[in-house]
Amino acid sequence: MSLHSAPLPAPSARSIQAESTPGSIPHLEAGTGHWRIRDRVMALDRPVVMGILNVTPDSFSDGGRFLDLDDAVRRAREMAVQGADLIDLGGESTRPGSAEVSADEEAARVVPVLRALRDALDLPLSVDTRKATVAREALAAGAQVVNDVSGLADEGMADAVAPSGAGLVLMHMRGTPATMQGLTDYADVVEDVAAELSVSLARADAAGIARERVVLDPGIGFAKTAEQNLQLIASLRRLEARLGRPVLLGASRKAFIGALLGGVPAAERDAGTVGACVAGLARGARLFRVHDVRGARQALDVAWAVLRIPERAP
Ligand code: HH2
Repeated sequence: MSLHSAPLPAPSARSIQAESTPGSIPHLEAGTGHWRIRDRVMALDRPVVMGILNVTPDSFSDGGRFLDLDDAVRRAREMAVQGADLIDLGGESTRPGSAEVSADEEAARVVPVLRALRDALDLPLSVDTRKATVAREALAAGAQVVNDVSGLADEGMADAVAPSGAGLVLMHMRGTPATMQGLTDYADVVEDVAAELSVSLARADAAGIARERVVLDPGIGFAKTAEQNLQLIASLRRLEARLGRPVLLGASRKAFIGALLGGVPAAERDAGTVGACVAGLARGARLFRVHDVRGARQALDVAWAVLRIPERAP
């Protein structure tokens, strides 16, 4: 199947209204819609912060730190106090070049943590997985969101998510983490990502997943060059306008930030991450997946308070 041939849905009226004129930062409207995740409706009238919790030995920035159940719960509580709106739990690293983990292994990593978090926290829980069987087990253990970095590549994923009522993050990528960095040939990265995401959206539609349950993600660092990542962050409003759903930005500690800052390692990219988040907010992102919840929360709330005010001509 060609990923380029799907028709794009018409842009929403609100999105069109929010399009900026080149060179200006448009003011951000309050009430930019909502996201339905099982029995909750998350209002997107201020930036939503998704705290990252990787229970993997090999994630590129926090691998091996939260493998112990108590450590994972402690970190999730900490992120809740720091202002996370939801926690995204991952059991498989998808960093460039990473090897795939079996579904059994991945489920064994995330399900006990999900159960413990469900009892310990009153925050929605998201599971970051590409596998339908892991999603099913995670949903049964109390996850309210499935974050699928492959955009429903697993044939069974849409049907696993549909009956649960869970929210769904559809991220753009090409190939697999092992092959994706060789798949960065785009005619126009923003248009091509929009077209390929619309294929994922069509799969969700076909399975009966209501649009209000879906948010979209351009997949920063997944089959993208550093320059393409910047182009996408600069054009998030266009992505939202093309596809009619809110956009989540996952730039946290990624390599393009290191490259912009003279090669600083992942552990030293939190201020750069804040810069990417605020730039993304100004260009239309409404949800932000980050490691450093405290920094992102503070920066996004302050930026939001300012950017909501219409710019007035002198
Ligand atoms: N990035 C990563 C993992 N999951 N999900 C969404 N929706 N968007 C992203 O940009 C995204 C994601 C990779 O980052 P991380 O989880 O920190 O690392 P690793 O894959 O090595 O566990």
